[in-house]
Amino acid sequence: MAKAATKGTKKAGAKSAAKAAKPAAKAAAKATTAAKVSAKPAPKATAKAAPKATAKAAPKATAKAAPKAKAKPAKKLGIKLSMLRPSVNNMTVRVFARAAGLDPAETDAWGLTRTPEFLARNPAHLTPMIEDKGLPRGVLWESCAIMQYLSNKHGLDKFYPKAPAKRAMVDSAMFYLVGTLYPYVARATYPALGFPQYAGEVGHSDALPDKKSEAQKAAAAAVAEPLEVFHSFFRDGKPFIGGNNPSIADIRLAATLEFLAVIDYALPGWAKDYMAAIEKKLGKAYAEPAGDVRGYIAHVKAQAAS
Ligand SMILES: N[C@@H](CCC(=O)N[C@@H](CS)C(=O)NCC(=O)O)C(=O)O
Repeated sequence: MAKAATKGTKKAGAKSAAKAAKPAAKAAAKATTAAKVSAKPAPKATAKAAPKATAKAAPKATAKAAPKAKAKPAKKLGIKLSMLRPSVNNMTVRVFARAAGLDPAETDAWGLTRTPEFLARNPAHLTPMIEDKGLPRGVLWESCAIMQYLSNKHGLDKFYPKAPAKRAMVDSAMFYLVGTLYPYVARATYPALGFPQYAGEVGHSDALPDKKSEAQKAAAAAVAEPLEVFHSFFRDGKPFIGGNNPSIADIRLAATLEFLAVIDYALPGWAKDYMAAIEKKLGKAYAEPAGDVRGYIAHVKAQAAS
């Protein structure tokens, strides 16, 4: 998601499905309401419906992907991560942290991002946000900056290469994603996700529904070009932007593409294979946070169909 109301969140596996379904469902309900920005409590109907939809969807998504993941020793580093489960911006950092074995303590920030306490620490009210010793202001937001910082701090060259030229490509891919691809994805999917739209855009305006729908379709159509750039330029025949292993730019891209399922966007074959390859490589580290996003999407789709 992007800026705006406490954008929602969600879900997770068999035994753990039950565990995850609860918070996921909670967040689903919350996210639905989020469209109108913070504070409003989720409508009862939504709150009730959510657990069902989520609980159903979660095991599928998770079970499918699950884990050939190699267990990595968790390092207790004292990192705290405030996050929203249905958000792909948050999914990005949640996947990265798991894949890197950083084991941050996650706090669901749903409904809290605009509280005085949160704003005092993070006036941008955005998640993902980490708290880590040594940060000049105590906190850090922006998914890519968080991954860069943690990679630098913990020497995670596998995800963020040190060599300037290789690193520049990862940086370029991430900036291109956040500045160009993501806004199209957001405009195309947020209406269906029930997330707040950006001020100044058609989706946020008083335009009639047909105009909003036109804008949404135009954004969806615009996704194809930058998407192809990731394939032809950044991957350039390699399995991942990072080469043989997913880099932080790959995690950012794969997570972003998850949202397109809400509009049944027809991903090109390479993108489907690419996402599957990342999920296979990262196993549970990817599947678990992806399960939350997928569960939320299943929930909103079920609601739209009913
Ligand atoms: N570019 C940022 C976007 C972060 C963002 O939009 N976060 C949303 C959730 S997707 C949020 O926390 N919104 C809560 C709020 O605005 O109150 C990133 O990649 O981290």
